[in-house]
Amino acid sequence: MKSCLICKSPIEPFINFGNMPLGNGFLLPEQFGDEYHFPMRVGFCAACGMVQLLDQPDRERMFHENYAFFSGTSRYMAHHFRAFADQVITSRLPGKDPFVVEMGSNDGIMLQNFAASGIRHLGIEPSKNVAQVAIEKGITTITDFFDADVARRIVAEHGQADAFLAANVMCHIPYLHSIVEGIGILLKPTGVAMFEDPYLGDVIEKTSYDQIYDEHTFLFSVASISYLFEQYGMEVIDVQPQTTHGGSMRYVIAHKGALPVLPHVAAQKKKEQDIGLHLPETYSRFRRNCESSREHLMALLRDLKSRGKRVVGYGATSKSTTIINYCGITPDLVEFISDTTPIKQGKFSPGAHIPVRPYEEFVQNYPDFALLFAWNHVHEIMEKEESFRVGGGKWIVYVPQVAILD
Ligand code: DWN
Ligand code: SAH
Repeated sequence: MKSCLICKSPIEPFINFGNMPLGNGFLLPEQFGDEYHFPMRVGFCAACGMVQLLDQPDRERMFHENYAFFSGTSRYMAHHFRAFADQVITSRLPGKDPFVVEMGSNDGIMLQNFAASGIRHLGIEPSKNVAQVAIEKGITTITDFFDADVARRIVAEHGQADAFLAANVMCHIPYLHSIVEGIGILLKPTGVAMFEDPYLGDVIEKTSYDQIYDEHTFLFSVASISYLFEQYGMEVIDVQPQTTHGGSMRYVIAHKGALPVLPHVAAQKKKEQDIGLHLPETYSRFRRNCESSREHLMALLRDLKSRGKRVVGYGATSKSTTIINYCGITPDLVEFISDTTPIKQGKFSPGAHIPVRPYEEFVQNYPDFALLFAWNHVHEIMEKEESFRVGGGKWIVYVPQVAILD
């Protein structure tokens, strides 16, 4: 039996997705033969509330010099991170010569706002190719995996930080104890850690099971995050729900007793109890919902194929790797996946090997249906793709339900 990565209690899977490839493991035909897979099972720890993968690939397999995700591919996300940075700058950097550290800074989508304001900053980003984009923009970045040792090194070289930031990366890290210890070391006595990740409550409510893949070791709740940080003398002082990535939560953390705890932390914990995030049966229901979503999506795709319709995927997301391989979507059902990221184009999707083609091929020969794998960017994409719709093209979505959009 496996034990919880956070509190070490015994833990059982509530869903088994089978052997899965890497979410961002886009590959060439000569690599098909030795494609890596791992058993993707998810468990809920009834003792500390953490939802987690029971097995993880080694971090170097996922985060390296050919990492396929560049944060700057979404204009809306650039706007989101400008607003995030503005919030930090206006309310969390009171003293002279403040210092901001970001873990998982990728191509600099967040830190570019601090650099532009002349604020001392440091990005920690192990995937060399995306870190290089940030460095070329003039953003101070070290290519390493953050942990407690790296935190000690940063303090020795630069001093303690006013703010530690992380977006969509805390949930990626199985060795979270070392990260949280590092945050405690890094933060000034009145400094704050602010991080956001896909929120467990949204995933359960929307059956957005594609948020589960190799890189996403955890799905956090306010309850599980509070438990974790309390072990290191810190506490959650604020929570701010976000619409990004289909529903995320931003957590604000401080040393215990250093800053006031806002009342909606307790209110959100109460909401989590009301929707049953602490109950094992919630996760059994979630599993049944995943199975039913898979049946509906496959029935729809098979029906469209039998009627001779062309279906193309939109956005070769990491999330789509879970949908495609769990549902059994094959290249005869989805002709290709359109994506704007050069490093993904000309390759094939992990597992099912559906071709990934440049966005221009979508525009030049519109399909009858586009399967919206990048559903979390729906507003940005609908705005951009008005002429596909006007020309009679239809969108297929599967979150919160399988549907054809009118
Ligand atoms: O947590 C993570 C998030 C932040 O990013 C990482 N583990 C990996 C990655 O997850 P993802 O691949 O599911 O992220 P996105 O943002 O949903 O990916 C969108 C994909 O769609 C990118 O490959 C870019 C592409 N795209 C496009 O072709 N046209 C995106 C937009 C907005 C577009 O208009
Ligand atoms: N913050 C960006 C990128 C999220 S993708 C955004 O929200 O768009 C996750 C990123 O975290 C990747 O770039 C990956 O290389 C990085 N990462 C993974 N483990 C890390 C660690 N231990 N320390 C710092 N960055 C890490």
